Amino acid sequence: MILQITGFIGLIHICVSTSVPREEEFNTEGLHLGQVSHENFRQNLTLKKLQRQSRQIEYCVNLLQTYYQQSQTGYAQGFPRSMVPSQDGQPKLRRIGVQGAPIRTGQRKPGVEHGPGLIRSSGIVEFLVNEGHNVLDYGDVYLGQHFNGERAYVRNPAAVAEATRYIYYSTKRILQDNRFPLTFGGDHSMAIATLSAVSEFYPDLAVIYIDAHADINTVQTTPTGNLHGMPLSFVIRELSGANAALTDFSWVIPRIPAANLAHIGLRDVNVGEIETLNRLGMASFNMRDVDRLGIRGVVDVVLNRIGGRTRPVYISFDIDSLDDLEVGHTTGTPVPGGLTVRDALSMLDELYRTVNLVGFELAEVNPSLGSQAEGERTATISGKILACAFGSCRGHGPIKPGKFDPRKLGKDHT
Ligand SMILES: [Mn+2]
Repeated sequence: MILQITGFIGLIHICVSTSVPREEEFNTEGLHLGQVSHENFRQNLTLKKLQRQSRQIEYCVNLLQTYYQQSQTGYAQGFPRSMVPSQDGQPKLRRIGVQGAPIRTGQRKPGVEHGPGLIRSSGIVEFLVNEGHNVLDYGDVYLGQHFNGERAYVRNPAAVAEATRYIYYSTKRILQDNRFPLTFGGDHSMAIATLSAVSEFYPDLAVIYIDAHADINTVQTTPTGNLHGMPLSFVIRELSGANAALTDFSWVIPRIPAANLAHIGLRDVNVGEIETLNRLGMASFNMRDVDRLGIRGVVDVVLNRIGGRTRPVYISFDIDSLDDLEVGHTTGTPVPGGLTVRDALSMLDELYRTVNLVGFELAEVNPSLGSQAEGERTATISGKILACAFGSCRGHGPIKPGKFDPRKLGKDHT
């Protein structure tokens, strides 16, 4: 009891002494962004100050709630690298940092900025708390004040560069708080930010990119000029300089070796992208591979190819990897012939048991394009996919990690 009271007072002290400078630090970095004039900034300072104060209060309340959850579940603070060691019969309990990335300027269709809201409406955040995880919701990231409509080589370069830079700082902050970044999108250009931050924090990072599209177009190969089809060309080391013409993105440092990244679910890839994938010899698995090997076979080969059993693994999940019959019109670029929900759950179930997962994002959920019923179904699907990635899969409640032995898998099928 005395310990708890001491901990409580200590926590309030931490709230007052550390959260405020952290917030200042974050905003100071943000203030250097973009070409917004000094006048504009002065006008917005009061509003920003108010927003900042309310966020600080929210942050403290969240911390207190988290402390209460911990005192209930018996898990102490301060485990390194987002993960609590698994215990017999218990799921791997994690320290999770949730953020919404309501970016929409990476493509043309309005509504994807409401994706984080739709995903949250599934109740996933509360679910993860009830499962015993230590969850802190950082809210939706502020994306800056650039307008839509600029076109230089690609669509809205300044707006996307500013927004992704804010998402980059926010993701970095979650990592520095020793939390597992869980990001709700937003169009997939947000991966420029999340992959930059996570690969900076984990230099040995492997990435599994689940998508109908390869998202690896460069300034030279993009047929549409939409930046949501280009994020990987900014973060893959071998493609350094490919987008040098886009000077707004000079802050992005490509750190991920092509050999550490795999695609799953491809079925709409353009000629320029195929050339890039082949030239870099990337582990890209399309729907034909899923048909031939089965989803678990694909996961097995992917993990062998990218060293996923020994490296920290980040998953970027585009909802359009799922079949259009599953998600209806709740995504901007639905493609027929994709993964079933069952494939997705089976895949994440397997990955949860096999790899050291250090971050997850769900992109391209757009509630404005589909019907009410399609929106509700996509919310349900999103919640199930996310729950599965955290070890609570398909009605079995929390599943026991560690029972699966990767050595018993067959050899590489390719
Ligand atoms: Mn995508």
